[in-house]
Amino acid sequence: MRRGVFITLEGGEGCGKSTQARRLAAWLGERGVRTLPVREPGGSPLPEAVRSMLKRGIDGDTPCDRAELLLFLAARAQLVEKIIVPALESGVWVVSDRFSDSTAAYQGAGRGLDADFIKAANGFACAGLSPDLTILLELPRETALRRICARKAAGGAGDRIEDENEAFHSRIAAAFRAIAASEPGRVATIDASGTPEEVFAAVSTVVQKRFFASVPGAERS
Ligand code: Z5A
Repeated sequence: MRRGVFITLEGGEGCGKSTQARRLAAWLGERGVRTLPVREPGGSPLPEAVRSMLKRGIDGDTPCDRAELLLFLAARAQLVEKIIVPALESGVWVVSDRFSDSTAAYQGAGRGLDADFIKAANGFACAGLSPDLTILLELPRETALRRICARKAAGGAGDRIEDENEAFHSRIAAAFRAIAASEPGRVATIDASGTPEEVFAAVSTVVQKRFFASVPGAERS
């Protein structure tokens, strides 16, 4: 039986998901909510190993599009079964930096793989689990690129998906917008162009309203 709440953050690269996921987990902790932050792909040794294959390949051997899809799904299946579901069942809230919407956007819209297959395969990998709330961070591509360049200049490493062309990244942005439009009850879109503090004010307002507002002043643990 599921008792915790599952929140995902989505959006294009450099939109601030990791920054906001960290803040959200800390903010929930301050409210007495036991919270587990995870990232996708990753979150435990096996999916972290898959992450490194996906981002850089092995000895110059990079995954083809179909292998890429299956590797993302394998990493997700492991994370869901071994980490996320047990956490939710024990009452822990899980905040995930990316989840299944990323696969629909990147491997579906980005790579052009079959959307119906991806939907079914995502359902299989997640064993039916879907987020209670998804926060979609929207940022103009130029601003995201400025942030990514600044991070690279400070020594951060790039990866082969990040290095795809602009048409690829604009298909992804459009796909995320379409997902938000089709599931307004689950997905809240937030303008990510402000300072980290401004963006977090919007993120925490959504979470506050959604999960803490039913009894004024009451907090959930
Ligand atoms: N992928 C996929 O294809 N299919 C899937 O199913 C899944 C993923 C799950 C994971 O890479 C890649 O896998 C990703 C999608 C694909 N590839 N791409 N492109 P990742 O986890 O390494 O990277 P990412 O998810 O794309 O995120 P990111 O590039 O690390 O960015 P972010 O998490 O959204 O942003 P951030 O790290 O919080 O911030 C980026 C920089 O901006 C950083 O230097 C911050 O200090 C700065 N920042 C953050 N917020 C602000 C504000 N508000 N103002 C100014 N500067 C800011």
